[in-house]
Amino acid sequence: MSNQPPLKTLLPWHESPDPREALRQSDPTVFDIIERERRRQQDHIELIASENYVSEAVLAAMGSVFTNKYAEGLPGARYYGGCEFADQIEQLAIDRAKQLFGAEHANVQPHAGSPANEAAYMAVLKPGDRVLGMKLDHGGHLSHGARFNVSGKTYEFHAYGVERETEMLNYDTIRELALEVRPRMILVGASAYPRKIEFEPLRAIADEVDAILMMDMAHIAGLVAAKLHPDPVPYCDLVTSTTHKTLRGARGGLILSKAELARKVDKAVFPGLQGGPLLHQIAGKAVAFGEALRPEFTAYAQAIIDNMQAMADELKANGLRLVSGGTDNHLVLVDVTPFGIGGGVAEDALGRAGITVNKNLLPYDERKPNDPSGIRLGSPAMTTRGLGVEEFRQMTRWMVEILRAPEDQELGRRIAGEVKAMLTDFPVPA
Ligand code: DSN
Repeated sequence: MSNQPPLKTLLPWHESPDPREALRQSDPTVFDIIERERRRQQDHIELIASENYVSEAVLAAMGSVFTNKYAEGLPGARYYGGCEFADQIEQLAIDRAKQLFGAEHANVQPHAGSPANEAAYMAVLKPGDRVLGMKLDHGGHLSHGARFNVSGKTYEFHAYGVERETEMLNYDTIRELALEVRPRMILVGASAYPRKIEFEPLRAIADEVDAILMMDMAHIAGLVAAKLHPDPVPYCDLVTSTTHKTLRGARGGLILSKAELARKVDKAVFPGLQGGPLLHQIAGKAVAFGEALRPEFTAYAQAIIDNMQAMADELKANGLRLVSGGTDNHLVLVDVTPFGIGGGVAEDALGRAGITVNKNLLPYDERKPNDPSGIRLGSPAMTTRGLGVEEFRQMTRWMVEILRAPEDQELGRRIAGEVKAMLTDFPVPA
């Protein structure tokens, strides 16, 4: 007979098969904070362009026993025992990612988008190599060479932006810069660019200057998967992404590449940058890739675009200026200065009315990042909850009312009540 005390006295243990009930009994403080976040998500309109809601299936996979497992290495070549199911889940995620995007190689281990970018750079660049990427204040991302980010400290980044007149990319200008800079890599992709990106001209520029072409498709991965945005995969040597934005999956990162870069990519992720993969997240990615492979995902992605189009039309009809005059994708950048306010005031006032957005610099903005001229709005999350064009028009009308009178507390309270009432018909998956 063992002298060990029974397990139940060593580890908080509950008979309930319901994980939420187990958490409630074991740690009511954490349970309570999570419940309040659940309530916030239910009662607020979520228009942050990079956010979404995962399905209950993805949530269940992320909260699974795979969180207990170490599996450094790759399927079939691990540094730990007991990896037979870890191998299965990771291989499934890899196979589904390759199928979804028609990619020759996929690495599903990056913990998030920035590490995915970092590993992709490490796979093909040496410190000090020149990279041509998009300006942060024109919609690029901090991992695309911001001077305070490791990318900017490690490589010599040069930047292209959008044209002042059109507020869109101009491939002739990018070509001229590429000929001048002679970068080892041309990096495309953005966090705040409302227009399509064309890969054929970019491939031609990369070939002309003998550069690697890399696309960070984090924001638009779901639209790419649904074939509703030009496809970077055939044209780019490397494609990185997050898995939780328009793709609607578990929070995490992804790298796709040509077959000849497979080994370099895998070695850069592990052991180059990361240790053990987060298998519970990889399980969640596998489920999400499976969801995105279903025909209904195309309808979802089309609804993201249709809803954003409706919101853009309504914003313009109410006198607001949109960067580039509109949108082709899931987001708009709205200049709120015609209403005599900045993005900071707009974000706060909308927040009080139950509408969550983020303030955003606009291209060539003369205001400061903490109170820029704009806000960024995105449709993926509310489209997931089932809202359609009519609801997007209604949400826009509420936003316009608030932006016209941001100090009116009574108006904010009234609209917050109307928001909450509307959202009872559109539950958050949980
Ligand atoms: N922070 C994300 C966004 O909001 O666009 C990008 O990583």
